[in-house]
Amino acid sequence: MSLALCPGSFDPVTAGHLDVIERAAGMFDTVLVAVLHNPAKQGTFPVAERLRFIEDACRHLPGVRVEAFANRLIVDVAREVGATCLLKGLRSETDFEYEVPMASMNRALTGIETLFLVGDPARAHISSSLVKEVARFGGDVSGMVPDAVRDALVAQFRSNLG
Ligand code: COD
Repeated sequence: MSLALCPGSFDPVTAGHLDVIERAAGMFDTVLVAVLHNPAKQGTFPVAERLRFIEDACRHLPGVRVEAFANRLIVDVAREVGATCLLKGLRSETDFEYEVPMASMNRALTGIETLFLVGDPARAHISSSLVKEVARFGGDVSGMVPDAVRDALVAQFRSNLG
């Protein structure tokens, strides 16, 4: 059984992430979306909420599972779940420069390969951090994130202002 492990912080999940997850679901028996901590990023949404957003958005994809892994190396998670590969999205040269050292490190640690799907150009401008910034200052992020995420962002930033 093939299993692609899609790691990320997903804080929150966006239409760019979902495009990659959906395409991966067409290629592997199972796609395990792993919500992990990125030490370089400060969290906005609690992990339980990030999981719920992804689960709700992937209900139509029977092969997709979602789980959080606290304080773990992704290679250890991959070994534990029997992952065929890590699978990530690439939007730009900046992503490439950020992702290649991680892919090489992960391969050096356990031999696991990382496969990359080139992001849909129509969603290449979408990132969790930019979506949060736009929402923070009152911009409309409809279509860039699931509606439930958009509503949560609006509520969160409204309550921060109030
Ligand atoms: N189109 C296509 N792909 C996209 C888009 C888009 N619009 N937006 C994001 N993506 C891709 C990203 O390129 C990335 O591949 C993936 O989606 C997840 O993105 P994020 O931003 O949610 O997640 P990151 O980059 O913060 O995740 C980093 C990890 C949590 C995976 C990393 O820090 C990690 O592996 N942590 C665990 C500890 C570990 O093992 N560290 C050693 C790593 S060598």
